[in-house]
Amino acid sequence: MENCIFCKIIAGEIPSNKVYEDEDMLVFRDINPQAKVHCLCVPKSHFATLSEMNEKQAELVKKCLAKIPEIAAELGLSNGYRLIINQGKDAGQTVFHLHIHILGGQDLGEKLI
Ligand code: DGP
Repeated sequence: MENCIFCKIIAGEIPSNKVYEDEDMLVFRDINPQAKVHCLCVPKSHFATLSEMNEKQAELVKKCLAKIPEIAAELGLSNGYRLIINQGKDAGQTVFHLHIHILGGQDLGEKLI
């Protein structure tokens, strides 16, 4: 997708600090970390939000969720972690290519779920 920053990262046109990659997903460090460990898990297929997701893309999200515990273990998040998917303006979504935030490496507290 033209002008999508995450598509450009996936294509290697913009550098990123990669944590994991396979044919369906890319996981890289967030440029503006909100926790000691803050990564983004991005399905390689472009779609902006869950409401735009087709069945094939839903399978990719399922694959991402199934893979995240393994990636979290490699990141040393043995005490737990938080996953966030921001959807739309009220959630503060700024990049309109679906992504799952993986936050951890510290006590995240009980606020915001
Ligand atoms: P969201 O608010 O859920 O749309 O979060 C988008 C996140 O993407 C935000 O935490 C910052 C991150 N981000 C934006 N541009 C880049 C980039 O060029 N590289 C990396 N690594 N992260 C980015």
